Amino acid sequence: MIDLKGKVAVVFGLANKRSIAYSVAQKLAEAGATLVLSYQSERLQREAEELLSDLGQTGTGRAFQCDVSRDDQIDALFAQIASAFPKIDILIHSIGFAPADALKNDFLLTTREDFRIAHDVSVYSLIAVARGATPLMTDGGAMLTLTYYGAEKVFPNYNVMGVAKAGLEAAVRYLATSLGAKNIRVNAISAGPIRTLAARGIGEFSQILNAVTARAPLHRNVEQAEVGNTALFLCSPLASGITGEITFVDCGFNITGV
Ligand code: NAD
Ligand code: 0WE
Repeated sequence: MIDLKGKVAVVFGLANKRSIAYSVAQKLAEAGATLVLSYQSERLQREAEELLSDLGQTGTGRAFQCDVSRDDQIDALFAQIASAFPKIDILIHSIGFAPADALKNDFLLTTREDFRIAHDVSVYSLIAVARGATPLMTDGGAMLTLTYYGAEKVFPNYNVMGVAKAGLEAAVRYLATSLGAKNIRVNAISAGPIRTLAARGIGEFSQILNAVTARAPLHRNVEQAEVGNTALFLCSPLASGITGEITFVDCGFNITGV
C-alpha cells in the first residue's frame, strides 16, 4: 500500500468530477495526501470548495484561484500555499488549452496568437508552476503532467495542441534534468482519449474512441481511475527511480501499427 500521510499535493486542472485531475486527486487523497486545489477563475470557487469536500478534504485541504497564464497569479498562489503549509511534496499539472478555432481549422492556418496561447497555457505553465513549487519541495518531490499521443502522431484536428504536447514532453525531460539534484522527479502520463470537458465539442471524438476499441491490445478505452492509479504510482516512493519519462496509459494503443 502506498502511504502519502503527511504529504501535500498541489493539483492544477481540476474543473469537475470528470476531469482527469479529479481521479488523480482522489487516488492521492485515498493514499492519505492533503490536497491543495488550484482553479482557473473566481467563477469556479464554489465548485472547487465542493470538490474539496467530495474528496474528503474539508478542514485539511485548501483551494486557491490561479490562472496559469498570469505570472502575478502564480506568485500569489505559491505565497498562499507557503503560508498554509511548511512544505509540499507533489505537483500535478493537468492543464491544456488552445483556442477553439485552432482545433477546427486546417493546421496550415494556425495563427501566431493561437500558437502563442496554446504554448503559453499548455507548456510554459508547467515550467512556471514547477519554479513556483521548487522552493517548497524541501524534502524532494514529484511533479506530473498530462500529455497525449498527438505529440508524436497526427490526429485530425488536434493540430497546434499536438505541437504543444511535443513541447510539453521535451519540457518534462529538461525539467527532470534541472530538478534532479534536488531529488524532485518530473514525469508525464500520456493518457488515451477520455470524455472530459476538454473533449467536448470535438467532432471526431467518437471516432477516436472507436479506433481505440478496435485497435488497442486491450480493445477498450482507458478510464480516469486507471490514469489516477498510475499518477499515484509515479508520485509515490515506488517510482523513486523514474524521472523525465512519458508513461502511456492508453490500453496499449500507441504500440499498434494498424
Ligand atoms: P478538463 O477540461 O477537465 O481539464 C483541463 C483543465 O485546464 C481545466 O480544469 C481548466 O480549468 C484548466 N485550464 C485551462 N486553462 C487554464 C488557465 N489559463 N489557468 C488555469 N487552468 C486552466 O480536461 P482533461 O481532459 O481532464 O484535461 C486535463 C489534461 O489532460 C490536459 O493537459 C489534456 O491535454 C490532457 N489529456 C486529456 C485527454 C483526454 O482525452 N481528455 C487525453 C490525454 C491527455
Ligand atoms: O488535450 C486534449 C484536449 C485539449 C483541448 C481541448 C479544447 C476544447 C475546447 C485544448 N483546447 C481546447 N479548446 C477549446 O476551446 N485532448 C487530448 C483531448 C482531445 O482533443 C482532441 C482530440 C483529443 C483526444 C482534439 C482533436 C482530436 C482529438
